[in-house]
Amino acid sequence: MTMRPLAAVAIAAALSIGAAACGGTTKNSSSNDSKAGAASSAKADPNAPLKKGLKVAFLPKQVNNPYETIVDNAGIAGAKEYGGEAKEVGPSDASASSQISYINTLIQQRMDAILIAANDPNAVCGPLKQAMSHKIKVVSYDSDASKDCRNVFINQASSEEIGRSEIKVISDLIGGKGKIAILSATANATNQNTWIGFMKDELKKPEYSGLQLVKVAYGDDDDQKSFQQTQGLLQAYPDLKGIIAPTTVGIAAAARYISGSKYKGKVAVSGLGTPNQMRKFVKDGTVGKFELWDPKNLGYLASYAAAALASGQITGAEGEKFKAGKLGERTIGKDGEVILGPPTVFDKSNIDNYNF
Ligand code: RAM
Repeated sequence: MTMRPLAAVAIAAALSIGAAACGGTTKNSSSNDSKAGAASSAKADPNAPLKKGLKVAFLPKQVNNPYETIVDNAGIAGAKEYGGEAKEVGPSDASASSQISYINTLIQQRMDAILIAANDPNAVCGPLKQAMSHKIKVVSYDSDASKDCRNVFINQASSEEIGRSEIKVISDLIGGKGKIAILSATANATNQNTWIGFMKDELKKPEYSGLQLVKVAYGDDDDQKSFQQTQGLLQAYPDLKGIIAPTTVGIAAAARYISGSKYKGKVAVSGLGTPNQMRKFVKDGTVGKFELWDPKNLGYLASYAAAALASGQITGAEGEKFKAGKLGERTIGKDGEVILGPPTVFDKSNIDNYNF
């Protein structure tokens, strides 16, 4: 297979050195911060009303990703319902270093809550802890930050179910036999890496012994790079049978490349995409089926969680409940995680029923 595990270890080591160095600069503010995250020492008051005028900021992986735009706009609309002032700020590339300067600015702007889709679980940790030490609530959504750097994580669906089901879908599409590759987002993205971990585990099952994962490629959630990476995969493995792209940017680029190439009809593309971006590729047969949750509900749920935290209704501890507007009551699970719900599988039979 690939050199990924080694590279990942090297990156993790480098990051922990960085985090330690960073810790030195934040020492003064971190004394009452050690319990930040799900285990916040404050007491929850489930009957506290949602505060009016809460200042809430969404910091997505990157701003020019149609998926993130849908999520954040729905979160901003949710904030209007509870009388908050919400905005979206963020980088145009999905990098953690660019997210850090946005976090620092949001701290200066005295936000009540920061919502972040982390480009790296550790690299944003120091600044997020700083935010929490300034009584700013931190919600990770879509892509988690390390547990001690946020109060809750709003997960789109069970990470395990997403990962395992992606293998089942590609296996169905290629008849359980042949080489497959994964076209991911960025190498440090928490969500994709978690899903890929479960995909690899699923591949160990006897029913998938006919599948061979030959490569995990990274398109960085950049359309052009994802397109080129797909091209590169086919150059390196001309007998590839399937590509799983667990990113809306990646799957759209992979499908576009395959659908316009001699591999159309020979290489199946699947993964996670938006129905509007994938419709033509489902109709032309390049993508048999793919999955996604409702991105609007993800942003809306995250927005209400931020308001509940900032109003003292919840602290992020397991078992606490809050009301998420039209989505109803939600309960915080283990490790401060709230799961939106199971994803939908889209194919020719239902794709025209969806418009996002
Ligand atoms: C991309 C991003 C996002 C992911 C979706 C499925 O838009 O990588 O984080 O959740 O794909």
